Amino acid sequence: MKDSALLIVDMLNDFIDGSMACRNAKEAVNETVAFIDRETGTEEEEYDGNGIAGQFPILFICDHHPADHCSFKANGGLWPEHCVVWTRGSAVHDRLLPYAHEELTFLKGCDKEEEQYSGWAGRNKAGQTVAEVLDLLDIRNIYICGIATEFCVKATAEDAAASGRKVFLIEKALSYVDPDGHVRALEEMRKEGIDII
Ligand code: VGL
Ligand code: ZN
Repeated sequence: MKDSALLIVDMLNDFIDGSMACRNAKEAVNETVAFIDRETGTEEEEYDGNGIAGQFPILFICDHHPADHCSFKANGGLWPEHCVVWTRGSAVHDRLLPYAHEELTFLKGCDKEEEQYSGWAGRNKAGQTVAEVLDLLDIRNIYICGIATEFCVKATAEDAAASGRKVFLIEKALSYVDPDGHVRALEEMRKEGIDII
């Protein structure tokens, strides 16, 4: 799996069992863990936690909003309040936490004036973008899973493909707002050359 990385989009409590709980979210978490176990050949409890030096880097994209963010209905946006800084809802799901590393965790939507669906807009604590880190790690193939297919997953997968890398979407490890919207988004991405596996 050298040259490959996994990108986990917004598998955060608010999207799983919180204010914006999405369809298939718990199954998607389980499928993500199963995928990691298969690809790394390790069991959950054995994962060596070696995010960067390991053969299969796992990157986390995290929606991370101030309480007065423009995407919230109260501020004229489309969504209920979600993923507010310092709340449980903004945290990565417990089962995935063992795989998360600060240097491979990218926060987006941090500016209250700006909606950011794509992980490409995110930055880690050192201020690096996903694209910068993927370049440093020589990653050519990106596996993507997460929430929500129609919004942040699609925007992230399209930017990943535009960056010239091969993109594989892990269908069973996706979660979505609306089943029809999910199917439509998959179809659009397939036409754009993104592999659905
Ligand atoms: C998302 C709506 C608002 C997503 C994030 O992760 O798809 N959707 N914020
Ligand atoms: Zn958001």
